[in-house]
Amino acid sequence: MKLVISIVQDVDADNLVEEIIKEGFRVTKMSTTGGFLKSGNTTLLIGVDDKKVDDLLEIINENCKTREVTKTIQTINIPGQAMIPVPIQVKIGGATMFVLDVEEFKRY
Ligand code: 2BA
Repeated sequence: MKLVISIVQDVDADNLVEEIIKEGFRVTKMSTTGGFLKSGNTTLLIGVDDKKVDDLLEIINENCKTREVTKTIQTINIPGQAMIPVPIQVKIGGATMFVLDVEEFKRY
């Protein structure tokens, strides 16, 4: 068994969870915050049979889109130590995934 941890954008999360459940997987949805953008994203925990991992990754791939956002970063102007806001474009991936081996799985 594997545990797939998938970090996706909030806008894709509800549709994705519906598709995952429709295809017979079980999923836990958590509200999380990206460290870089400091804005909300969604982390899904999905326990899955080894043979089904590719099917699951395909569903995630089909339901998540890459998007660009503008983030304003504050740079320091050393002489006056004033903070200067600089907008930068950031491409957020459709999904970031970790696939872990599960040592033991129990349900009571
Ligand atoms: P955030 O940390 O808010 O990052 C959002 C996007 O900002 C990233 O998209 C990436 O394009 C960019 N980014 C992140 N750190 C950066 C940096 N130090 N310099 C320049 N650009 C940077 P994704 O890579 O698609 O990541 C989306 C979200 O997935 C991340 O949100 C974070 O919550 C999670 N994530 C990505 N890689 C991770 C990892 N190795 N470990 C844990 N969480 C990760």
